Amino acid sequence: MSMRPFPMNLNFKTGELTPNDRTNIRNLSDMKGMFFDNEAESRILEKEDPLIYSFSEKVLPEENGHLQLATTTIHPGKVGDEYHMTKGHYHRRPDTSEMYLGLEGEGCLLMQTVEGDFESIDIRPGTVAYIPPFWGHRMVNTGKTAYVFFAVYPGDAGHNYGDIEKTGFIKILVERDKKPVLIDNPRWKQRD
Ligand code: S6P
Ligand code: ZN
Repeated sequence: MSMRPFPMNLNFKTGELTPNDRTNIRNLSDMKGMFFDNEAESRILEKEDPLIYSFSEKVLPEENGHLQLATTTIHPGKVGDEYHMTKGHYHRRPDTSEMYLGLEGEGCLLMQTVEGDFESIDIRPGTVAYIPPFWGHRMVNTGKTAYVFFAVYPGDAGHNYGDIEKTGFIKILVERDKKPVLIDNPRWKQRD
């Protein structure tokens, strides 16, 4: 049976999408080994398990023809010198694209292919970034306030986190002299 059209509300300041069906929380303990500085990660986890980011989704059919809608908020902070970020992923159907719209805060979109190609785009409120098929993507909050963005992607795209967990990202965003700097990730491994 076909779905009826419906409206939603997107709060451009907070990113709150209403009504939404699911909010996913990612604390530091959910991202073990993803930040470069493992010792800094352990030191933080001995004391607390900070919230790194959350994302709210409208549950829609995971089918070709539909779209998925989600807003993400990355809280400000660092693990060692590396800024808070999302886990990052390829799509389970790798030939699917995505659109990000920056709503609040400042940061950067890191993208890579399994062949080792890399791109980054600074995203501010109002920036629209197009992530073409086959590009893995991660957002990084380089500011001192919450970083909020809205994402739209194909209904059947799905998520592949495993390959990013195995290889990491080609470059990482770290603070140097109080400024964000993109450096090569010494632990980056090209996928077999
Ligand atoms: C989904 C889209 C976003 C992310 C969200 C969290 O394709 O890219 O909604 O799911 O920003 O990031 P991650 O890497 O944990 O899924
Ligand atoms: Zn995605």
